[in-house]
Amino acid sequence: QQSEILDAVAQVLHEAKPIRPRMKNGVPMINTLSNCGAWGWWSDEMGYRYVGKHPETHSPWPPIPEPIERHARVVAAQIGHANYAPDSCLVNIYEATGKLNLHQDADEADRTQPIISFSFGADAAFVIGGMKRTDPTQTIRLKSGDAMAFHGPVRMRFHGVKRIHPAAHVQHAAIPPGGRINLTLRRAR
Ligand code: MD6
Ligand code: FE
Repeated sequence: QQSEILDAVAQVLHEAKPIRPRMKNGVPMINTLSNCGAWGWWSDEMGYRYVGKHPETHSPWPPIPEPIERHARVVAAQIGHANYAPDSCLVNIYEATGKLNLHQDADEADRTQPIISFSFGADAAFVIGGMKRTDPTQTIRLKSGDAMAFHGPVRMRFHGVKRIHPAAHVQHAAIPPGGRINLTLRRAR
C-alpha cells in the first residue's frame, strides 16, 4: 500500500514540481511542498491560503491520484465520515534536517471536515499541543505508513514536527535520502 501511494506521489511531484513557500515576512520555510486536488495550500508574502494553480508554473494542480483518495476515504470512514470528499492534498517534503513549526490548520472553510494524514520515509517526532500555542505538548513518533486523522475536538489543536529521525526509513524515489513525505488530505472549500 505504501509503494502504491508513493508511486502516485512521485507522479504528482513530476507534474507539479516541489517549491519552497515563504512566510509573510518573506523568510523561506524549511520544507518544500507540492499539492494535488482542486486546491493547493500555499504561503508567501500575501499569507496562507489555498490556490487553484501552481504558483510558479501557473498550471492547475494535478488531480488527487485514485489510490491516495481511496486510502483517505478508508480512514475517514473509520472515524464516521463516510462521505469524505477531499479537494486538496498537501505534499510536505522533508529533508533529513526538516521540521515544521507549531501551527493550527485554520485555512479550510468547514472545520467539521477532518484532515487525514499519511507519513512515509523517516520517522518524525510529531508534537501535539492544545488550543493555545503555549499549551503543553506531547510527542508522538510517526512512522512510515502511519495514518492520522485530525477531527472533532482535536481538529484545531496546535501541532508540528520537531525533528526527523533519519535512521529508520523506507526508500522510494519520491522521498529525499533520509527524509520524509507527509500527505495531508483536506476539504479546503
Ligand atoms: C507532518 N502534519 O506530519 C505535518 N496537519 O509532516 C500536519 O501538519 C498535519 O499531520 C493537520 C492534520 C494532520 C497533520
Ligand atoms: Fe498541520
